[in-house]
Amino acid sequence: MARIALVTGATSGIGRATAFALAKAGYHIIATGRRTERLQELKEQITEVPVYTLAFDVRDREAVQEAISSLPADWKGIDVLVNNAGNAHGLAPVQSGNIADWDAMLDINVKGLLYVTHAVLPLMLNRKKGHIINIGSIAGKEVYANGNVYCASKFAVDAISKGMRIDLIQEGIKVSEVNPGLVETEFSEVRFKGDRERAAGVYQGYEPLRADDIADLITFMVTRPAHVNIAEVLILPAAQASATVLNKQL
Ligand code: NDP
Ligand code: 8X3
Repeated sequence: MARIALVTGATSGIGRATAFALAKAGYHIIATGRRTERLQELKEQITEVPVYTLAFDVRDREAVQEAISSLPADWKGIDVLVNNAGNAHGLAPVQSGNIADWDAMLDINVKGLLYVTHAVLPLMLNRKKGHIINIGSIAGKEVYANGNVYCASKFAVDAISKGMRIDLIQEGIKVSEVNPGLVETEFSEVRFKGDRERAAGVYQGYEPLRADDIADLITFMVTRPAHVNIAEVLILPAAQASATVLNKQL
């Protein structure tokens, strides 16, 4: 029987690379995101396995439920859920923080992850198997200046992942968390609201992680034997020692 993986935020960065890597490993892919043209491109580019696309905003609880319910029967046996959709919005001290940015981060990174999980879980509980990979961050382990609400959203992902692992232990469902350091994707462009120069500066003077590095790790984690769960991984560029300590050669 085909193994099926659903990846949220598959239109860019880590999610896109993960869709490709899991396809290469033989998983049939359900790719989600808001940008339908990018989902269509992905579907055309992944040629080795079938790809099913679902366009929805993870903030929209009803849209999430409707999208998952709309899956044809032969796409409902989801083995792997990669809860990846998320971003930072802004980088500012709390006293000058933008409330719309705070809402976006909490609604997407925390509540969106919960909505998708809530919609997909019954499909795993039915079969008493499944593997959920939540994408946290080093920002969910350490708070850094001006990171306040983004860090809070990723600390929440850490707590939710630990809680899910406990709650689902009797159900045969594995829960794992991947916590990357600096990965060069569209992440900083989104954080800095389209300022490409500022975004590029985040990755200068050292070699950041690539989305493919995270995709490789996720593929390794989901292809371990049934009795193994790699519960939590912190993955950093070799030049990064903590959220704020970097060996930059500028
Ligand atoms: P990208 O900006 O490249 O990708 C973000 C993805 O999330 C896109 O596919 C986007 O799709 C999707 N997304 C964002 N908002 C929504 C929404 N409201 N509804 C549905 N999908 C949404 O960033 P990354 O690949 O770097 O980020 C992926 C994850 O990795 C995030 O959770 C991020 O916090 C985490 N992370 C990133 C790190 C980094 O340094 N890059 C380090 C640690 C963690 P679309 O816009 O089409 O909806
Ligand atoms: C993304 C990494 O350090 O910008 O989660 O917060 S960082």
